[in-house]
Amino acid sequence: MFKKGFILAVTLVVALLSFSLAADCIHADKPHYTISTDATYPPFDFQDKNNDYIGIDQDILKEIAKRENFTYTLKPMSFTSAAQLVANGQADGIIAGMAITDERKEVYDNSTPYYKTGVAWIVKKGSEIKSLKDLKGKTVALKTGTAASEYGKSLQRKYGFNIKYFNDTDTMYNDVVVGNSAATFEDMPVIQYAIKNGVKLKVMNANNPGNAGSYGFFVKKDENKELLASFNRGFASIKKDGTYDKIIKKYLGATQSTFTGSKKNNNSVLGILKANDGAFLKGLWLTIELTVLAIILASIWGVTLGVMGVSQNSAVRGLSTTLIYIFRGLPLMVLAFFIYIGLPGVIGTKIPAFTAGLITLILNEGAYTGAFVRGGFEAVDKG
Ligand code: ASN
Repeated sequence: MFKKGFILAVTLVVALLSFSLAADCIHADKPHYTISTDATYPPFDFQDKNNDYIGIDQDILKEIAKRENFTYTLKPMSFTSAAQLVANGQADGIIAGMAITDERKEVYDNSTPYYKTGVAWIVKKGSEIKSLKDLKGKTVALKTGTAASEYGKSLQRKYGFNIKYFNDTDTMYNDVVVGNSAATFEDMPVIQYAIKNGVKLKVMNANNPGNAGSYGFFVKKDENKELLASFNRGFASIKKDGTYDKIIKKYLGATQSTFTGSKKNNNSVLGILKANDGAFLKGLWLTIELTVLAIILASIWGVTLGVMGVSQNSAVRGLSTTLIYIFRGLPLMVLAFFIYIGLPGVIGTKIPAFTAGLITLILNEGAYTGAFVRGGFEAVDKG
């Protein structure tokens, strides 16, 4: 009975694994890349009413991929994770309204500059703050890992403000609009677009942006040279025939709601489900796949840990206890991020998102199961 169940479980694991691996290998004829981006950074990167990624960056990338004959999987996430993904070799490139700076040149290689930028310092409309000196003792909102946040941080000592970090631009703006933070730093084209679209903030240095520079497409230093060359070639071609100008005009000449639609009918639970049904069903299936696989593999790992926990050998017992304590105590999300974003940098190979998720669940669930199993053994009287 147990043997039959085990064989069934192994067959299921193999079937599900080959299914998800097959899904990864469908683009064999053209080069295929993984490209990360900022999940919300209008007008450069944002979602339209069908939840497709659009914006200046996205249109440029799409057009270049078409001309240069490559395909890509887009990974939208917080900017700092998106940049880490490339630095650790998990993604091949990043386009995310990302400024070319000297520090970044140490870690990445960048493309031809494609858009002018600089840092703005920003307050709420009608704020009493008139100069940077008025920020003394106040809180300034910054977005983790950005060039604007580095610029803001470099002024902290001189002007004596406190810093609060955010992961995305919208939440950061909102903190200033509601008055929790007194000011923020963000890139000029991004804040100007937000203000044009109704965000109640004011730029204090419109004619004098800090650290003026440009945006670029980035790959990890000394790697993915082909992708970078493709980007540069494709960019030269869209610049030459006017496609680039058309893209810029398309976004800057219209309001954001032209693309995103009114959010009115999306507010009910049903409306949200309906608007996102494709993503929702895909997510549901992935969750089922992951759950089934994780339960089976975590049980095997958990029983192993439990048996190790009652071993005669104190070193084996110690190892089991340590693993159980670490992986039961570590928050699941932290572990998931560490395995998906951090670990590839250490071991030097990519870990697919599915595999990273599976390892995370096995380690976490396995630790709990291990503790139960050990407890079960210990509950039996010695005699
Ligand atoms: N503009 C930011 C930077 O260059 C990137 C971003 O927030 N998407 O660091």
